Amino acid sequence: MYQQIQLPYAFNALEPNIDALTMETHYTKHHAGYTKNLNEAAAEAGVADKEITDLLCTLSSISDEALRKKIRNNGGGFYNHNIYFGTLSPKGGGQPSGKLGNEIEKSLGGFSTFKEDISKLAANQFGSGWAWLSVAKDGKLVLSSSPNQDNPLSEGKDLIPIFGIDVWEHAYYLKYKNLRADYVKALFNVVDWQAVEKNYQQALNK
Ligand code: MN3
Repeated sequence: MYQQIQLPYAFNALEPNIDALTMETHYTKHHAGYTKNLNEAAAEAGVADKEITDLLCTLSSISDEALRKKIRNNGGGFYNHNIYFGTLSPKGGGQPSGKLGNEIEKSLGGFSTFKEDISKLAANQFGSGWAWLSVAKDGKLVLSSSPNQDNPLSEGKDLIPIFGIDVWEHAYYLKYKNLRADYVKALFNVVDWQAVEKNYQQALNK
């Protein structure tokens, strides 16, 4: 069974940056829905024993087109939100130090350039989707964006995502309405860079 991460904070813990109702709806309705649909579709396709990252990298091996699409969308929704919710914290904000901080300097021109560039990707993603910070095989960091619940794995890129900005309207509309850029700016106040660093180290060890 694919399982949602347990939130290590309360739904209202990220106020005022992300409001409690958005967090609760996002986690208990949207993320829970993707997870339930993934479990059903993966069982039907006989792939429920695969690690989610492996599953998303091998979508083309699912011959039934409708099931493949369902697993791409809901598997992405499941995996993407585990990254998203797992890299937020009421004690977040600031900027990464250590190895991740150094690599952001080397690969992406420093934290403020990185923040500006990923915020632009988030703003310019037409309709629903994600902006990503990912690790390449050589350890370099790469930015990208994806439509829908796609991510670098399901898109067949040789990248492992370690941080993602959800720009579906369900992530911000209750509080920010059409002002996606304001939501992205506020999100940076609650990013848990230690959690992103952990994802980075895990990706390097793969
Ligand atoms: Mn979402």
